[in-house]
Amino acid sequence: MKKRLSIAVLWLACVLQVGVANAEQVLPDPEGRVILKVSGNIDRTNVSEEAHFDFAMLTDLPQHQYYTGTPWTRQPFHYSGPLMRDLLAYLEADGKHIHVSALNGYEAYIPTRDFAEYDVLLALKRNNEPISIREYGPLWVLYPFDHHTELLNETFRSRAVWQVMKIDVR
Ligand SMILES: Nc1nc2c(c(=O)[nH]1)N[C@H]1C(S)=C(S)[C@@H](COP(=O)(O)O)O[C@H]1N2
Ligand SMILES: [Mo]
Repeated sequence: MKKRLSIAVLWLACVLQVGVANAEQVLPDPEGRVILKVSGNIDRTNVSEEAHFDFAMLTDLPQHQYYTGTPWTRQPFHYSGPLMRDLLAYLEADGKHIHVSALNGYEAYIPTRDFAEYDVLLALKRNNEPISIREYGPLWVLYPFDHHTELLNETFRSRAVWQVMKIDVR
């Protein structure tokens, strides 16, 4: 009888464990306006097969920050937001590339290797304020241009997608 009970307790503990592990897969639902949709090879989703984010969900991720100039803005600004590698890890993404689409129809492929090599931000604030669409917001795949001179070429410029609205992991 005692043995049965302990087996039952063990079984219940296992079920609860699995329950917790599964619950972690589920992303919270966006409450505000959706500003980013991530699709493709990701394990954590909230809207069918995609991960939809509002602004607050993105600021809830660990934030990273630095000052940098860019080829499009003369003076350096302070930028902050999640690191691209942290965002992809959070979604349990697995892919060699991401395909990024912007509000203005621009698209780019970025090797995920970039995110291991550089602190690439999904910048969502400039000088601690949300970035307007006119100022390359609301989301900008931003490379630390001032910290690595090898980034100042057409290859990396073309990957610095502003006005990001969709990311597909491939
Ligand atoms: N959203 C968005 N991001 C973008 C682009 C764009 O047109 N739209 N152009 C890319 C390319 S190819 C380059 S070289 C740089 C600079 O574009 P520009 O010379 O038109 O300013 O931004 C990159 N990011
Ligand atoms: Mo370009």
